Amino acid sequence: MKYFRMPLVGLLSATLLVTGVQTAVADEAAPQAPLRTLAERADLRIGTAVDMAALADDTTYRRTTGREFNSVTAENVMKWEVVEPARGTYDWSGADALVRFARERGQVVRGHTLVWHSQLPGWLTSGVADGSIDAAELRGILRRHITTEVKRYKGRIQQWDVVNEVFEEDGSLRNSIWLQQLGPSYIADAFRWAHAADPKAKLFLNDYNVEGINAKSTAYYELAKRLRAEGVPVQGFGIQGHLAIQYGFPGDVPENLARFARLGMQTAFTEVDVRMILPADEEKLATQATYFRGLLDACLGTRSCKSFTVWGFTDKYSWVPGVFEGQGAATLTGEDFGRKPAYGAVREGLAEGR
Ligand code: 9MR
Repeated sequence: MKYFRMPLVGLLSATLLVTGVQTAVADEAAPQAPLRTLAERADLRIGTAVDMAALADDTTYRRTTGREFNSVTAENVMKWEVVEPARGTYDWSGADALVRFARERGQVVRGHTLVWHSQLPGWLTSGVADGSIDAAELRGILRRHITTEVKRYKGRIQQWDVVNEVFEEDGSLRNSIWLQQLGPSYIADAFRWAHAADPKAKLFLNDYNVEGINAKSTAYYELAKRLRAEGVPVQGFGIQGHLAIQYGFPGDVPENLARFARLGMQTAFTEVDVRMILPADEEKLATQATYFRGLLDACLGTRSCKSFTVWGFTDKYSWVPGVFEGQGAATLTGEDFGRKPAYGAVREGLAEGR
């Protein structure tokens, strides 16, 4: 077991110097090292979104989540509609279970997500729609939500996605309930409230289609620059990384990470998956592997990119087929947990390190 603590290159060359028997052991052992072991050597958190129903019911899923990853994100159970289904009535059972699971396995947790336009509780959206909740009250409700949730997990969440998906593709602010009711200052408020509740958690902006340099990622860059100049506690930029091979690999990913690093911010890939038009074939899976590797390499090439999370690791529970008709096969392993070329590509990338 002590072999796993050595750098891979050192491990192989060291064993080649000794007996043939040990070489054989090392050659077998090295490919078996789980992703998290390789990631630790590369000073990276390798994470997955976790489906809590699967975690409870599926032993292979549960074992793999614990073995391969050293970071977890709740796919749904930390979202507002889940944690406060009726006003003032909280359900932390799923979130607590995930935080416990992570603690038992030495994993960190990414908190996802505090302010979003989606998966809001019905009492909140209908209250705003029928006018029974006005803007001043809504602001208080948002503040209470952020404070309550962040405090509950104080010291146990490494990174929080404070605001999620607040820009449109053209770089204008999304016309959400938050923008409509509270104006653009809700973003700074959310970060200040989250920071007050857990000063040590790293606080992130998070969105999709912001891998490369484009209007949307530039809007984030400008927002982050302005907020930080104003002293608002924004420490990270989360790039979801929901890619599709039929649209091509985004350009300028390293340059995009670098400009956030120059602002003094962390970056993270937070929800990586790479879908394709079904059926999958060898060529598509090979392309998919290069996409995973491309994002991972961009992260490994940027010191301030410290976590890389996939949005589920098995096609068995992936959100993709339910949303994009005729598409899927987006994760590292198949429905039977069989490893795809993408798994090998991620493993190789981690083994090569930074
Ligand atoms: O994977 C999540 C799926 O189970 C939910 O039904 C869906 C609800 O909108 O949210 C999915 O996760 C999303 C994440 O929270 C934010 N970025 C996009 C993800 C995929 O839709």
